Amino acid sequence: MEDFIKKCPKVELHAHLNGSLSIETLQKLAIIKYGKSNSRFKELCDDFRNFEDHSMSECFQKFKFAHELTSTLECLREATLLAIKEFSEDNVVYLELRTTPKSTEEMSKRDYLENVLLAIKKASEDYPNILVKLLPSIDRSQGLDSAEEMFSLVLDFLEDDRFKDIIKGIDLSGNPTVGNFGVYKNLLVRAREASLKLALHCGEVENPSEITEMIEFGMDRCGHGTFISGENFELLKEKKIPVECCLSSNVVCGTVKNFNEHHFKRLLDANHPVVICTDDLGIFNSNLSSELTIAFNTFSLTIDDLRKVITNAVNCSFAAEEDKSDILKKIEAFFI
Ligand code: 6MZ
Repeated sequence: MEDFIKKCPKVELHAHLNGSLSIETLQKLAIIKYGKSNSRFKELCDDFRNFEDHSMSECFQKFKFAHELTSTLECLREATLLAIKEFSEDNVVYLELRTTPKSTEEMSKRDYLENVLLAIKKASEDYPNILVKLLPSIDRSQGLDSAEEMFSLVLDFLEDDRFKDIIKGIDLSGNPTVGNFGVYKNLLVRAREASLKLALHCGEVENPSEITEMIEFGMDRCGHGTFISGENFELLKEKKIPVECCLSSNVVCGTVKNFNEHHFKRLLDANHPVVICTDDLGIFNSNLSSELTIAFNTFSLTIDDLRKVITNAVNCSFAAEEDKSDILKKIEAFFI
């Protein structure tokens, strides 16, 4: 089955750029940045993947490692290209990447966003089998000023003919135990008015009042949705908000005890639009084929279930209608 899933054309909707750098990619970036690869680097990579304490805070510590290696323009472009290459090698045919623009000694947030967009454009030539879109991210732990700065860059790039078809929406992510949703509402309303879609991390940790506030506000897709229950779950279903489930991420971060207890199955059984995503394949040492295989084996899915989950991903993607129909044709051809 693993081989069948690997060969299947797939759609990835929830992938954070710096979390999507495999160990091989990080090693290549270290060589570009520091000029050599050494055994200390190997140890750092092992640290990166080993979780002593399965908690959200330990997970968030890990990002610093990738951020250090993508702090130059050259490494950032290379990281973006290599991440896309690896998704393409896993037969992902449509990818929505998300990332929070950062300023470093060498680049401003504008440079960051522009170079990620340039790398996505280059990838369309180098890896023509995968179509890539971008959801610039608000990091909820960084506060409103930072989010406003990012949003004004997005509005600028939406006016730029080179990039306007690449940016499809806004992601709200970051450590869910820090900051609060309400602060970003006004900005998100303006994003909607600018025809951007909203993919919001919601209910990744237990916080019922914030979950209610977010679902009532509305979103085009919900990231994780782990702790959505009771009336909030009914409202989510009523509003038909698709949920992006990230199995390994949730189990490693300790928000779900084990794969068997993952809420993916509850959503699938409720016939709710649900998709499987990787979140941060470098950190969780996974890829989309592995995540779908885990779902397939854990929940004894049928081929029809698999097809449904992959098709759901196309339907709730932020791709243009003609792109959706091309991707659906590829998937249908595979399952015949
Ligand atoms: C919430 C997450 C996340 O933006 O530097 N990120 N936010 N929950 C998660 N579950 C594990 N995984 C990643 O990619 C890394 C950033 O994505 C967000 C965090 O803000 C993290 O710093 P970029 O490319």
